[in-house]
Amino acid sequence: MTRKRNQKITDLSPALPLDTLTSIKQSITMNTLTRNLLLGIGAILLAGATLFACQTAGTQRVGDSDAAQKVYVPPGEHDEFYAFMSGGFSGQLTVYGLPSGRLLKTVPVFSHFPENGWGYTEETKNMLNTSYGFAPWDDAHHPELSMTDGVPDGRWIFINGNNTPRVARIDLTEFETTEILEIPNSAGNHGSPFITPDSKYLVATTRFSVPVPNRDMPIDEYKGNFKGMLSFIRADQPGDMDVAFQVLVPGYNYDLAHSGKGPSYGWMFFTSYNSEEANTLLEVNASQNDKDFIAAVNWQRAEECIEAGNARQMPSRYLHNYMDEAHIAQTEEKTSVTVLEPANCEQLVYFLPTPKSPHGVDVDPSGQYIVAGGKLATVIPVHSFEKMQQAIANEDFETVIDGIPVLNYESVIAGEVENPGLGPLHTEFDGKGFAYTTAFISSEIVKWELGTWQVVDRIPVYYSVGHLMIPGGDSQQPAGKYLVALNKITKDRYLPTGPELAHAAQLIDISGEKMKMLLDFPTMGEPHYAQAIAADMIKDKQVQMYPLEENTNPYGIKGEGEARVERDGNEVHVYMSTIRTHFAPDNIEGIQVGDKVYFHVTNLEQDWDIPHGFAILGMNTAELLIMPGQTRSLIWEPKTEGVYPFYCTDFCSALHQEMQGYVRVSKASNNVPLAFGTGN
Ligand code: K7E
Ligand code: CUA
Repeated sequence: MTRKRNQKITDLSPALPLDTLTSIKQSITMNTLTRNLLLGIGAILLAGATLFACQTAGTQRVGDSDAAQKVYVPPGEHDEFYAFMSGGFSGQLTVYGLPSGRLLKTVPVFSHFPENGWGYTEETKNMLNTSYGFAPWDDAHHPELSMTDGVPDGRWIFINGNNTPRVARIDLTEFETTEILEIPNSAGNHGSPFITPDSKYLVATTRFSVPVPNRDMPIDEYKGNFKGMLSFIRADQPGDMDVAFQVLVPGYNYDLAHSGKGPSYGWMFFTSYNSEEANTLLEVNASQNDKDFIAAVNWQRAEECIEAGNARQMPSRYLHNYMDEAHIAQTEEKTSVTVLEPANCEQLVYFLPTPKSPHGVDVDPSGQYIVAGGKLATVIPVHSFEKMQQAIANEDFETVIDGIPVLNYESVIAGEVENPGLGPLHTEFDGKGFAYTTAFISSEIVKWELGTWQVVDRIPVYYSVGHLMIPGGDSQQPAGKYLVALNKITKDRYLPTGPELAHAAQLIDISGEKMKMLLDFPTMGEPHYAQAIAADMIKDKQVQMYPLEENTNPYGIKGEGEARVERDGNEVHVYMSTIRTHFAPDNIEGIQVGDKVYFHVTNLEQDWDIPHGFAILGMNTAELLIMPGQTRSLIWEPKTEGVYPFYCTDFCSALHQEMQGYVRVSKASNNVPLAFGTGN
């Protein structure tokens, strides 16, 4: 795709109605002013500036100064919410504060992260193992907080790897990825990792149906041979994530999911498109049918069928990586998975016809309504769980596909939201009876009322919004104060940065009747979805350091007295310590070209926020960033003789620049004895 230079704002979306365009233009002027306002110091100045703004550019600005105050978190104060944004094609998770929009951290998950050695160190590299080999990149779309009683509980956040199907657990006491599970019989784990209200299961779906088991076969024999797989993963046992069971379904593209709650607890809802089972030119061929399906899966029924022996074990090789007690990633291989077929388990799966190529599926806080984002539909269809139950009881079926009854659309639909904007994708809820849906093509958020299905408000966003997020907005208790729009295209919104421009989050106040734009800020990678939780749920549970006496890394040391260098053939192990403000040892001789040198660096500090770094000249991988009490190891293979300095990379103290050392490398088979100095 090429983009025109100097494209005018009016070229962005010809489909935008005129009043939207006007407000885009207004907002651009407004935002220049907002920025100027924010540059001023303090709220009093802000108030003054606002007066000026009002005089020069009309009433719109009043809302703006209000906005500045609403997002202003004074220096030293904390944000009200943690927001977790997926990194999309960065494969990571980023953490922001709300309402300020301040970036707090990148948590490496599926991708190498040389900033701290994630995926390079001996302790972490197993985390990226898959049955396809080492896979140090992925495409992460959906962060999902663990829940207790239908409410996010702040224990963990999960995120999916879309490309090489995986799911990761991030522990929110450390903000570290502690577990990654590969999903077998799957390709493109998109509809994931949506979780049940009790965190018992999270799910993973096949975006791309594939032959199951995968094998060499002609692609044009897709129909009937390629299959979808809906996986249920045990989520509430940290360190022990596993595929509890899979449900084999027709070869559609399974896109997104959400769990039932309240009355619909025990059910999981999955959108699908390509019910045409096309294998080429999907933009046309998968857009033929007026309706595709939401698959409603009764997972409690699945448990019964498995108990009754109706499932089979399918040989499948997939890997599970987890951090052991010594904080070292271990990989275990799994060799089979429990598979259920709807034909062998009645009342397990029902199809709800849903217009048209639906994307998002979202369940309202009461658990009664199932909202689909029919990206090519002219309405937002809302299914009723109660009506669905009734239709099932009445066997009100249009047809049956592969043992899956297709319910009558008219029998299950609760209502259709008219005039929802173009390209509806995702919906969240405010807990006050309203739903908010993104419209990708018309670049707006549409607020509508549950029950009456009437649109009550709409606000333009900049531009092409995918997901939106309300803290707790997919749970039983949303905090209906803020909404974050996650926008794909920013064009003219920020200072330009070459061909690649940042994606953006926009913070919208939803506490009142009318939505109000408060702030926008650029994001990292492509944050498809995000979740947020009250800071109080997490901030006091933080691990501040790892107790040195509990360090069980086999290469860890408890003090400088244990620092040493040992040779074993051409492997050299350096047991190194770091503490303000030196390394031990800091002079090493007797290393030879061709050696594999392992630096095992233990940070002896026992104080919060004092990591040390380690880097050496000519390193081919990454640095180490070692947390207090922790040991991290990297391999270095010097290729030429010489003297190689190493140093601390994290400005840890006044004498940080003095934290350095040398390694002498001699040619192979020389007489330089192995020696090291600790300065003691
Ligand atoms: Cu709509 Cu991957 Cu959830 Cu992107 S997905 S927007
Ligand atoms: Cu240690 Cu800088």
